[in-house]
Amino acid sequence: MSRLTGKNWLGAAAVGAALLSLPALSHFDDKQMPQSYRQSYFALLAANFGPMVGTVKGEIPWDQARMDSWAHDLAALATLDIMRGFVDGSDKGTTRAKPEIWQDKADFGSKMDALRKELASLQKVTAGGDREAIAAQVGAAGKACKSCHDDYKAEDYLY
Ligand code: ASC
Repeated sequence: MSRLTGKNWLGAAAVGAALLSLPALSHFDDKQMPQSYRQSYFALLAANFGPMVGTVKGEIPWDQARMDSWAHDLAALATLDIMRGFVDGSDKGTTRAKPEIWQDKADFGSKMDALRKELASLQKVTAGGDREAIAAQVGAAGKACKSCHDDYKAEDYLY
């Protein structure tokens, strides 16, 4: 396990925060469990993916052990069923999840599956240590994030 020093953690957090427009409100609300579930999930994704993006862009010094660690945790997250966070009736509340998700769950689910596959590959590619290949796979995973955001994630909270 690599250690994040205070300074590096701040750098990683800054990159993560820049890539993800962090919600102004708390992720956790026990009256909105599906919303909290999915927002926590995406926060974990961004907190691990953001510093990988920063590294391949040269904004964070390359530390292979940390790259492996982030990729490991992303692959672990890829094993979870995120659709539990999008159960029927959870479309309202504190959310940027567009109603279109519930209108075409199959399409949304297939986009999430595509992301999960890219994240599983990312761990394998990262373990290989080839920086160009890692950068390409980070790009592929980022594309999978974005393709879903374009259709299904609102800029601002909806309700
Ligand atoms: C991130 C993050 C996202 C995605 C997206 C990829 O690190 O927080 O939402 O990558 O920017 O296009």
